[in-house]
Amino acid sequence: MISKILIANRGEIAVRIVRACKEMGITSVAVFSDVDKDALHVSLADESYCIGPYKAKDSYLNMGAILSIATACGAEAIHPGYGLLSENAEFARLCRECNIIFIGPPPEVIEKMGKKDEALRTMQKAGVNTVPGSAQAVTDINQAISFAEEIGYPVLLKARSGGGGKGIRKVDNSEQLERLFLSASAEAANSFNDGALYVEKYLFPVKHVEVQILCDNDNNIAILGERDCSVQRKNQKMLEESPCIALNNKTRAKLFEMAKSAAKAINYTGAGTLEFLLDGQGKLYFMEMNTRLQVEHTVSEMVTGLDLVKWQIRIADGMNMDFLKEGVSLNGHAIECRINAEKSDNGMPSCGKISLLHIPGGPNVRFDTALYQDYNVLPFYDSMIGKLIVYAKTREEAIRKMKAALCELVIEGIHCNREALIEIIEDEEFESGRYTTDFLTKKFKDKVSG
Ligand code: MV4
Repeated sequence: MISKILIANRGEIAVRIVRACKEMGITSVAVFSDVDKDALHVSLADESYCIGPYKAKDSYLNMGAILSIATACGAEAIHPGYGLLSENAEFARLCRECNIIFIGPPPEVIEKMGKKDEALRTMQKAGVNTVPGSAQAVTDINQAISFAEEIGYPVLLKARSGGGGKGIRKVDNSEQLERLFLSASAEAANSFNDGALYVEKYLFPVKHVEVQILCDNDNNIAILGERDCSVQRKNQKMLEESPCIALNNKTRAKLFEMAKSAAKAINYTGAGTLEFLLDGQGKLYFMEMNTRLQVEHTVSEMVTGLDLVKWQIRIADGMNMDFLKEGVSLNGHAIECRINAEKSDNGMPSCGKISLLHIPGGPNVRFDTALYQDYNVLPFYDSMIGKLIVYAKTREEAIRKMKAALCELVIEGIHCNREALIEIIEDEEFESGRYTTDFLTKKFKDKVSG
């Protein structure tokens, strides 16, 4: 029985997990870097321990410090949140060796899905349609050239151990290949300690649609709907919504079937996300899998009425999904906007003291954040400072609700991307639902990097 959980994260997701612990009667333990001593998750948690200086590698990525604290304070489990150590198979292994429950899938599954080429091969074996490509790592330029010729330009170079868009380059022709291969491989080596890439056909126009799954220890697989994540800028998601209105029931059923086959093929447990691309003919292509909770899990919570963090904890504690008797019901429409501390014109990170904070409210308006009045936003970590989520019966009403909530939101003392999000939510292409992955590239005239 899990009675104490150490949250190995910070910011809004750490606050989110502390809240779930409180509602479950579980003692929550926060860890923090010295510069985070005034952070909200520290004051909300039942216990808190400083684990090191501001650099993530010396604190939030410091596996030894985190495991020492977990052991010393008697935490039976660690929740990694997202990012940081959440998809670090070595950390999940160390937790196991320390007899501490890692709230997530087994290390072997994290490792398998973390090698994106192996993930693609695994899904192909499971009969899941994947993006056309090499589905195997390339480490030298000649391999890349032959795969690219075979696949046909334009192609995308992606980091084998990557995810979330780092190390991705779009290559339009053979002249560009060597230069982009070298820069993508260098970025991948720097970000993931693995410079290996793989090559994919660049599919366009497409929507980026992902499926939320929840799997328990009894091999039950719950499909918790899909999310449209096509509103991305420079490989960073800005807005997500559920359901994806471009899907008809037949295609949605196909998508859910593929997700179920994928989850079964890897004997998945816990919360996970399967990422697909949907082309203009309604064809689906598996792209990659995330073996962690995602930032945008919130929109799936709103349309299913399920608390995903609580279910992660229950499943890690050996419970099975009782709601499956009635089945999963998907209702209404949810939209999430990511609020980033950045200058709207150039996207540069912004930091400083929050001089005025007004959080929008009203029925089905949710703001997940670690901000508070007079909080000092630090320059050392991710620029996302909050997630504004709305829920309504229809998409039209959800869009109106999001616009009203964005207009009501006040964050003074730092720059944020509120105005850019209002522009998006008011855009008629967005409103039509017909937008695809080039929506923001066109809107903000960005150079497509991949
Ligand atoms: C793709 C793609 C088209 N074809 N892969 C993967 C990581 C994510 N951040 C973007 N990803 C994509 N992978 C193939 N083979 C389209 C996207 C994509 C995208 C690409 C450029 C600009 C915005 C985008 C938004 C969503 C998905």
